[in-house]
Amino acid sequence: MRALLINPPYQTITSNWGVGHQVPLGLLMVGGALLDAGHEVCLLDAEATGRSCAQVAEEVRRLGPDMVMTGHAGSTPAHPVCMDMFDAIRQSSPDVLRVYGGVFPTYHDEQVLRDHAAVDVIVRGEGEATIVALAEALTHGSGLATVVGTTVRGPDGVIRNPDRSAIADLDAYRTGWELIDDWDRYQCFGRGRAAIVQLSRGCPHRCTYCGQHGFWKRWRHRDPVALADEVERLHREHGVRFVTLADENPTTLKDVWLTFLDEMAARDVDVEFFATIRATDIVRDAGAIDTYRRAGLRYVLMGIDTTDPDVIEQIRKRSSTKDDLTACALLRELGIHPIIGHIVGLGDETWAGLRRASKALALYDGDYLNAMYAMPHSWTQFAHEQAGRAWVQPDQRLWDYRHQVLEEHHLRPWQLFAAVKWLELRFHLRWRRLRRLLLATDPIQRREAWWTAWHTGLVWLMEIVEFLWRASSRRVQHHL
Ligand code: B12
Ligand code: SF4
Repeated sequence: MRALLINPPYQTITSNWGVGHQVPLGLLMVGGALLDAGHEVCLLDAEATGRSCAQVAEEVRRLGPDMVMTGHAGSTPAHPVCMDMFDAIRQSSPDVLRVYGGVFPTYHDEQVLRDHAAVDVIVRGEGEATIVALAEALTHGSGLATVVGTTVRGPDGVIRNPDRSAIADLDAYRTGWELIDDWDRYQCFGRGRAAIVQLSRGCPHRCTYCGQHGFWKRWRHRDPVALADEVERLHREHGVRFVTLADENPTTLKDVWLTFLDEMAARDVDVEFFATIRATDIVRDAGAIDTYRRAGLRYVLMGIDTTDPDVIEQIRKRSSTKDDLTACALLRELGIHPIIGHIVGLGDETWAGLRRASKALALYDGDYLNAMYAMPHSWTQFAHEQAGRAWVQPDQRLWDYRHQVLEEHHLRPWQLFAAVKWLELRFHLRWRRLRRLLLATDPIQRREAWWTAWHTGLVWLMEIVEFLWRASSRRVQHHL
């Protein structure tokens, strides 16, 4: 079976002007499983190479695979682009099998197959075992109608095959790193070549606005020593110097997490890490917190989400303002950059509430603020709770946490946008933060800090340009 994996041409301000393009980990993991099962696999990264849908279709025609496969980490906003791309491929290569996977298609499988003739198969949930079973079924001509974990089109309509159970041993599969033909395309935080890896899948928590715990079914982890070996290999063989942990909750089991960090600390590899970690777990690890820095952890995103204790309760964050403050202080003492994830729109926003949030966020004294808008993804409890709330943004391309979707009662969209930009500006221009930036003595750290400040600023500015551009195009359309 000749399979072509395509990272779709979905472009974002955050990647193009901010952190940089990242390896398409989901596709590489699916690709690794196919390679080990003896199939021929190629990767076409249309996002990082800036190809259009027409150019992708032309490339597919030239390569002539049996099966093309796509999926994207930003699975909801990338969905319309994936569909445009499959439409173009269908026109130029009508016989190639088109397979679609990832979070959004998993939860909208039947609707996607009904609405888009260009999609043949949807792989639901984690893809490794299912894609191998699908390729086997195609190779042996046994038909698609029985492949567990897929949704397919049958003669009498859509067929939803049974769910596949979660992979029990994550180390049984490997990432197809050899599919990357140019490592220089993937860079992060100005540190040079970058990769993404997973120590674990899933999350034991149940925050109402997040659906990731349901997607992976249960929390599982890889062998932490094997992962450290893999990171070391990526560094020595491909010159990778920055690694993002894609885990929802890598710290779930303290001994597994600290074993991974100890292993990294014991190896002489110049690799820094980004990870998303709950404040409560950082506080739990206070006694061993030095290992975080020795292992190379450099940026930690904490989903502080809201500074309002009532909303913390309402979204079931199971955290507290006290833990959040302690966690930020612990990280900062070690020179690890706390990035504060803050969500607007979980409750009803008001000017007074946003002013309070701005003051409270400043108290955490984090280094970066990632302000996001609440998204009513259909597979979350939050979406059901907010069912009565109108949408101000029906365009799915903008359901990316960087654009407002849910209506606010007290603020019009331009007011909320202005408030969020003000929140970001005020946070990043705080004197304590600026002093750290200006007084950094280590030349490498200073260069990184300025790189990040510059790119954060560019994203901030480009989002304003984009907002104004959209507003003026809407006005022009209205007049026409
Ligand atoms: C790492 C990460 C990033 C990185 C790298 C993304 C990348 N290029 O890979 C960065 C920081 C760049 C990033 C950016 C964005 N991200 Co992001 N990101 C993540 C994160 C932390 C992990 C994603 C990941 O790699 N998971 C591990 C892989 C293995 O899982 P996977 O991709 O789902 O793949 C598996 C299955 O889904 C399936 N599968 C997937 N694709 C396919 C395809 C086929 C054919 C098959 C068969 C199977 C299959 O098989 C895979 C293996 O089992 C998640 C949060 C989380 N912890 O889940 C958010 C997350 C995925 N990101 C999200 C979003 C919205 C974005 C942005 C759009 C935000 C923005 N506005 O800029 C951008 C998109 C930019 C871009 N060009 O990628 C949302 C997506 C929400 C949704 N479901 O729609 C998430 C869930 C975070 C959240 N807040 O909820 N992200
Ligand atoms: S937001 Fe984070 S902690 Fe909460 S359920 Fe999702 S992944 Fe887990």
